[in-house]
Amino acid sequence: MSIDYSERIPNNVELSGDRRLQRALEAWQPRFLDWWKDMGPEGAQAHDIYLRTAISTDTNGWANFGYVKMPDYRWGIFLADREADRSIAFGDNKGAPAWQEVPGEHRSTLRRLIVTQGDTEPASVEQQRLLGKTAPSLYDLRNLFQINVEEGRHLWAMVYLLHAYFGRDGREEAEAMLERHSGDPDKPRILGAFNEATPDWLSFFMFTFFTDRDGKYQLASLAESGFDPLSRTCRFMLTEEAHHMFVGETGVGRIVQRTCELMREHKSDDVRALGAIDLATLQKYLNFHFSVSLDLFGQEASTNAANYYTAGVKGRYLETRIADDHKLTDATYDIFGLADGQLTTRTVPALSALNERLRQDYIDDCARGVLRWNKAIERTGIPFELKLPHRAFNRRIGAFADVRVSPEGKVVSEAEWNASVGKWLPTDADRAFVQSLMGAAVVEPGRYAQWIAPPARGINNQSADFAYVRFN
Ligand code: BYC
Repeated sequence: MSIDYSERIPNNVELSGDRRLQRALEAWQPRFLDWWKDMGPEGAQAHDIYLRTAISTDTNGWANFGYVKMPDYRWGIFLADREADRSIAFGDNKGAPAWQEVPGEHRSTLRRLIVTQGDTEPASVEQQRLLGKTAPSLYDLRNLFQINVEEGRHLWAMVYLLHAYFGRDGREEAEAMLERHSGDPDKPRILGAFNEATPDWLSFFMFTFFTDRDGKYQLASLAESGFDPLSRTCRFMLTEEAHHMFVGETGVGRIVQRTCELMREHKSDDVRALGAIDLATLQKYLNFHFSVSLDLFGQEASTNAANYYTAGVKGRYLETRIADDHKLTDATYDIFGLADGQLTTRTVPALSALNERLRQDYIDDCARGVLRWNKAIERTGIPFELKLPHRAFNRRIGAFADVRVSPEGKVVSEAEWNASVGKWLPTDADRAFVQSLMGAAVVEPGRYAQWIAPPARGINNQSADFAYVRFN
């Protein structure tokens, strides 16, 4: 479905046919832009950036690249096409026509999910606002800004739903999205990982690999929703999300490649002396970002998750491709937990284990990415393997929040934890070292910082020395 760019708010939802909604969103638009200028990428608002803008919501709609100043990016409201006769695929309402309006009994549940989802989007922009100053290349700088503008659009997606379907409290929630801020002690963002700092590019690439991947799994579950406008907006958001994870996977992959090249060339493990990031430090950052992202899936046993599913508002990953009754009233699932201070599994009703099931889908997906990094390490002949830590390691939410567990999955005492945590998670000194590598942004086309390899190919097949950003 093509997008109408002649409107003040580009959209494919016939916004001009609903004057009240249009006016309400047009009143929110300048507040969003003020927020973007205050909390978005610092010092970069006047640059011309080679950005991709969707012209339609089908697969070819993305092939539209051109120079744009970020505040002029056409943020708007884009929903995937409506599927004729779509029905609810799971829960008590399975088989009923998908809802085009919010059912009264599920209003607060849906609002809560939409607000939680929406809150993460501006949070990530806030977390990444200073990274442009230390970009390792123009290619990376452009990718950062592409991600930032798309997260801004994802906020628009959720704000549209709040305004269009939740009346006055929806409008209030939309305002609050711009009032909470990442890491703000008084008004923090809702979920833990979105209050962590993203102070350097290694953190950024780990974040886009691990935390954006939570986005993929949560959005995919919401794309199954019986509330059709939520499903349609999440389906289109998922097409944007794929590029963010690509940036994370290739970003970490390029750092790994550079490190291994230097190790081989200099026959030394001490790549820090050569201005690169050693593999042990990469492993510690991986441990941190994986464990923090696992918390985003919530409690292992969750009545909230069971209620979302039974109500038909949040499904499983690829719900319609699963061969079962899609009600799960009699099904069971094994979840990890703790008994007598030891890690164990227990069987619980599948409905209460839906967060854990989604977490498992996510872990499997992360493991595939780590395997690809390890294959690249193997090709360089360096005997090293990156590993995902145990799911119980360094958790703050769920069954393992109050216990210390090693990356191998062994319960350890507080003293053992304190003695080893510096080997498992980045220390202040590690973070200071990584940040010390992040010098002034590399702005010469085709050049890359010492600690990262160039990408295999350019964006939109551009040449290696393409000027992805023009500075003004
Ligand atoms: N931090 O029963 P539970 C993305 C709370 S990322 C703080 O397990 P539920 C993106 C929970 O709220 C995707 N609190 O909860 C990525 C509950 O509170 P109450 C974001 C947490 O609801 C990169 C209590 O603990 N989307 O898009 O089943 C860049 C009990 O927990 C946390 C979504 O998250 C936490 N980590 O599960 C940009 C989708 N975890 O009721 C963007 C929408 C749990 O006791 N959200 N709590 O006050 C959800 O589906 C659910 O809210 C959650 C939590 C899966 C997050």
